[in-house]
Amino acid sequence: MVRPLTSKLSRRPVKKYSAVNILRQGITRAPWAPVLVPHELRGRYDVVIIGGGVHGLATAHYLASNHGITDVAVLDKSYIGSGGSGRNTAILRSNYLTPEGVRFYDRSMELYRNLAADLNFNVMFAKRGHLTLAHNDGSLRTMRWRAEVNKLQGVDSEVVGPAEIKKLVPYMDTSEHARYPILGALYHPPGGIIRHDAVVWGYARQVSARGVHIHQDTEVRGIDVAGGKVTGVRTNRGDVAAGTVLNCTAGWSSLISEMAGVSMPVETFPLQAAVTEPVRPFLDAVVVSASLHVYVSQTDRGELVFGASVDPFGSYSMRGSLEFIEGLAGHVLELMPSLAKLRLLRSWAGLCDMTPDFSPIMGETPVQGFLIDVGWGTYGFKAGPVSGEAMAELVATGKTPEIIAPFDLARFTDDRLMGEKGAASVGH
Ligand code: PYC
Repeated sequence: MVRPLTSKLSRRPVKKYSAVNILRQGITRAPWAPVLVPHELRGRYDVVIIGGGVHGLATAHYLASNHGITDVAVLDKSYIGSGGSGRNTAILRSNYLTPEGVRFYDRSMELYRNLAADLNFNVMFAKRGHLTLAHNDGSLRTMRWRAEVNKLQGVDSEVVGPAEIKKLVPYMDTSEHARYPILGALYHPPGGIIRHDAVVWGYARQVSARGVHIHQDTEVRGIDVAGGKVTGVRTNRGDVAAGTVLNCTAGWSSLISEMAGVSMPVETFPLQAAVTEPVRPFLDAVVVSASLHVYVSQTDRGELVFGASVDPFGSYSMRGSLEFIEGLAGHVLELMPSLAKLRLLRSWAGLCDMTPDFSPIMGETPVQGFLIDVGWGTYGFKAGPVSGEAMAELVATGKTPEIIAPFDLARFTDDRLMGEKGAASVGH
């Protein structure tokens, strides 16, 4: 009698993703061990992080790995990565306008470049080069300005002309007869894309293995403050005491801060994006047009991802609208007319918490122990690692790291704005 191979192989859950284990799983159909270790919600943690997106999970990761702090709960009202972290276009770059912004986002790029090794998880970082097109003199002037600021901060960025752009993106209409002729572009070779859900799950897997509790479907409904200090949060699953509470949310960040009595200059707008059917790779670079309010990249699977600037009116809608997507697709065709036959598969919207100066708000608040990592507008995903690293340091040492000091809440009352409008997503 031929005995089945599976009887010799154990069907115990597979915990490690080695080649042998993957083969064993394929033969035996043994269950995979859950990536997130399930836990009861405890009545107390040293640190509560509200928001299970890339910012909250990165903060938990660096708290554990850089500071040995693991008595931490990450709470999300839905599933991890269900907010802005799963609803962006996964573009990475550091070619900002202010020296403080360039330094900050460049540290994030460095952490992203090493993230696969750090998390032992393939986050599919792809360095593609990033082009921001200029269709008029005003735009070209901003690109030159950004290039000079970038170079002074050691960031690879330069203004290139139409001939160079054509070499980088052969399908682009760089002729002077184009609907919006291209005068030049800011070229940023280190820019690229990454797989956003891999980043979320890579961080989640690491923090869960280190003993951090991740609680999904756990909605914060109140924040307790006594004598000017935060004392805990109230959730749909019970109350949790904590000496430190971090607001790492997007979309609802002003609502959460209000629960602690902290007002923030944040308004929430949807940003719509769409993806096409997959086609053979032809677009290496990430292409942005500030004047047309559009950006395009091609994923490793071959889909084209299109994004726009935020909707012209505030709302909490996370659905794409046909009218808006038609306009967006029209602008893509003005840049690359040969894409006309591509079909769109789906569209969506992410919520962007916009601040008056197009920069985030990070650090302490007037309520002791209540910290914020919010106001991420259209630039949150690319900053997840550096924000997590800096916020973890703030929690662990009680001192605001120099890299986030310019982005404090007090800047709005002290007249120290960090104007990034000219470099934010499709800024001009
Ligand atoms: O800042 O690169 C960016 C961006 C792309 C999409 C939204 N923001």
